[in-house]
Order: sequence, then C-alpha cells, then structure tokens
Amino acid sequence: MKQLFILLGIVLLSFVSRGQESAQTIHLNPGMLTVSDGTDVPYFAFNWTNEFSLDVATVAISPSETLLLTVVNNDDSEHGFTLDGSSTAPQIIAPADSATFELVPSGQSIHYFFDHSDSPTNKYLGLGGMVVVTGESDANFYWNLRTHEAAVNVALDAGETIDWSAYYPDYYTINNLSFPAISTDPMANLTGEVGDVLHIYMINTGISMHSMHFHGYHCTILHSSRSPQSVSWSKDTFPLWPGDGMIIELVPNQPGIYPVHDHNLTAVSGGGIYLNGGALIMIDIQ
Ligand SMILES: [Cu+2]
Repeated sequence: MKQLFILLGIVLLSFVSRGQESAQTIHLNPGMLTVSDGTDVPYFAFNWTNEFSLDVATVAISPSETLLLTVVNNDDSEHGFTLDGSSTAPQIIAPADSATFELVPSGQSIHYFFDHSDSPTNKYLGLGGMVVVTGESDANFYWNLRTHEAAVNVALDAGETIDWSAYYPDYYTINNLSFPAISTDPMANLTGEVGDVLHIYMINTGISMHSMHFHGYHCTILHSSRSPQSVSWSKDTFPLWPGDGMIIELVPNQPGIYPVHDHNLTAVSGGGIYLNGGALIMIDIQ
C-alpha cells in the first residue's frame, strides 16, 4: 500500500513539474519582402498558416507550460530548424515534412528559433523568430530586428554565391516592417499610461548588430540570453548581437511622446534615404 502511494506521488509530481502542454504549429513559407521604397525581394517567413505573410509568428507560452512546437516546411527545398533551450536537437526538415520541438521553460525568457542550414543564408532570408515565455505585465511588445541588402536576396534567389565579408545592408526592419508601416505597428510601438508595467521582448534575428536607444525613459533588464549578469540593470540603450534576445521592463515615470531608435543610425535610413528605415519606433505615454 505504501509503495502504491509513493508511486502515485511520483506520477502526480511528474505531471505538476511538466505543467500544462501547449501544442502550437508554425509554417515555413517562401514569399517576398517589400522594403521601404517599395522594392520586392525574395524572402521567407515563419507564419501561423501555410500562406506567406510578413507578420512573423511569435510563439508565446506561460512559465508553467511545456511547449510542443511543430514546424511545417512548405518550401520545395529542405530546411533546418533550431530552437534555443529546447531538449530536441536541431533537425533538417524535408519539403512537405514537419518536426516537433519540446521546450520546458525555467521562467520568463526569450528563445531564438532559426533555420541553421546553409548558414547564414537561410536565417538571413527571414527564417528567424522567437518563443517568448511571458511574465506579469500590463502590456507586452515585440521587436524582431533585421537588416537586408536587397541585391543579396536577389542574388541568392538566382543561386549565386555570396561573399558575406562584403555584406553591406541597405534596408532595416522591425517585425519585417520599415517606415512608414512600422510607425503604426501595435506590436512594436509602445503605448500606455504612467505607472504601467510594459514588457518589451526583443530579438535580433538578422546578421548585423543593433543597439536600441530610448529617449525619455530608462528600462530594467529582466532577461538577457547573452549577458545574464545584466539582469536588473537600469539602462537606456540595449545592445543585441545576432541571435541575442532580451526582455526589458518599462514603467513610465512621466507622460510624453519619445522615440526609440537604433544607435547605429544607418538603420534609420532605407535604400540610402534618411528616415526610410525600420529601426525607429515611438513611445506614447498618457
Ligand atoms: Cu537618440
């Protein structure tokens, strides 16, 4: 009888420690990216359906959930998939095939997912995103930062070999949007009231470095994939190397309208024209 209770206890504990399962499916779709001056270049995205969209799937779970993320490859070439922090090893997914990845989170965090095959080509071409493990807040915002060199996308699509040491980006996006579309993206632009707890989940899925600078406010670092020692620091500028994820908390102490921009100021241009760029968003606090 005692052994039965112990066994029951172990079974119950294993359920509690695993938490609830969240099964979600994303699709790898080929398509086109429209950059700030209207140029269309070959691109890929991870979406919620098998229809290509620039609205990249951001996968969200709570800390008590175990994620089972299925990735469907809708391209006619094979692709890789890696989920940082997953107990599932990186996989190669054949055309029309899928693979499932398990993630047991240990708290509020960001987990980068990307196509590791033919590196850096496939992740450069749009195949990167984030799993966010959310915390307590009044509102959440998401920034997926990228750079693009239009001629490189066209050359890759034509099967040419790229000299990545000569990469020179001319377009910049947040959530695949650049100015003016980025200025109305509710996922990116920060809105709220004085005293609200706003959480910003940011990831650099591109191949260049970014450093996001706030006017008007300081934010507190809640999570950093690269620099765990920076957690609880209060700063106004947040550097992100390729693949880095960071969660910051903004509790506005004053009303106002202020910009957040990439301190690498070329990222506020697009196609060589100033303010065509993506890496500029607004804070609007009542
Ligand atoms: Cu500034």
